[in-house]
Amino acid sequence: MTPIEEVIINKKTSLNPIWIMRQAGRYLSEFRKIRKSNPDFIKLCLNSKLAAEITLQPLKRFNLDAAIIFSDILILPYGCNQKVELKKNFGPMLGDLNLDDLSKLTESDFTSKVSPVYEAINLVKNDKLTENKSTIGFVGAPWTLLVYMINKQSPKLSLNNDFFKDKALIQQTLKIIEKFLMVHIKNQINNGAEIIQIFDSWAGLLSDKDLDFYVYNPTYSLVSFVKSLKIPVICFPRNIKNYKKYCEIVKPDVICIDYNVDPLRIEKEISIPVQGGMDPKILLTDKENLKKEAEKYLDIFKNHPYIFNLGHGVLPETDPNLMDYLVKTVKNYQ
Ligand code: 1CP
Repeated sequence: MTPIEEVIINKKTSLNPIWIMRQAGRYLSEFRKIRKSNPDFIKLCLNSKLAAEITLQPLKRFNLDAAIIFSDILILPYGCNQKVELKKNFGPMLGDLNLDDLSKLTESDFTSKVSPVYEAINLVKNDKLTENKSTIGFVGAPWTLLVYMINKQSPKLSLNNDFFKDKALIQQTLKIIEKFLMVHIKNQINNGAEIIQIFDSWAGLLSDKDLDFYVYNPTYSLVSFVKSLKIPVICFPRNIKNYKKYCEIVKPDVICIDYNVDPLRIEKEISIPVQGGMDPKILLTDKENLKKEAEKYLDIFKNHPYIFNLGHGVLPETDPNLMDYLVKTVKNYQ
């Protein structure tokens, strides 16, 4: 069993495994080099050899306990024939949704369109570098994907008032998202993903009255699906106000927390394994502060099954030397 599985399955508290959201990415010069000669981001995600190479880059530098496959949550709308582009200095830009086309899309259409993602997982899983490490597959949560597919760009801080206007569009899109999320998850698992993380990056945008419909119900059903395949599932409902309630309703195997929530409160209120928490901006300060902040999380979760990670993705301006120092600090913690 890998150290992360020991935490999730056997509830071990002495191992302090670590992996980092966005551990492969722009803060690494070797990633920027590949990215420079591959200006089309989606195409890069669908180049299985390069996607596998990028996934393994952080493992060559740091003693991390997991490889998270280099891909994107927006591969799902892409696989559903919605145009997806990543515009420089703007972020993701999606094309119009065509529900007629979408309703005709089959499982095998979807799978063949995004199959290089699965080949990349296979390459990563069979590489010597991931021996005794977990290979993590991921998807966006139904709500977060709905946000991108309807809004067609990042909501940044809030959604337009007319987002919820076309109820029929919302319901049909949500159904299609749920269907292909299951396909995408199953394919990742069949190709070597040993853990699935569900990213609900925009969970914090909803008011309480909308959580049942958009977050709790569809995510619970997805979590149940992953569990039925005997694979652990980590949920990251970023900036959700009530993590305890989320865990009680959605029942993930691990809850990943953001940096705005009080870890002491989480430790008291939640009994399942916890992941993450530290503010990625701490990695932009200095070693002394970094050690202090990392040890704060390790101290709080000393007797709780805990996987070290950040409270959101690593920032592009992060110095890789500080990442190395962070990994060593966590590994040396007693
Ligand atoms: O060179 C570049 O500009 C590409 C930047 C980039 C990268 C490195 C994007 C575009 N996606 C990724 C990879 C990625 N995305 C991974 C790889 C695995 C890893 O190392 O962790 C993962 C897990 C994601 C997940 C993802 N994509 C999320 C959920 C996590 C989060 O950050 O909240 C979201 C919301 C996306 C959409 C997306 N794709 C890319 C960007 C810049 C964004 C976010 C845009 C926004 O703010 O709305």
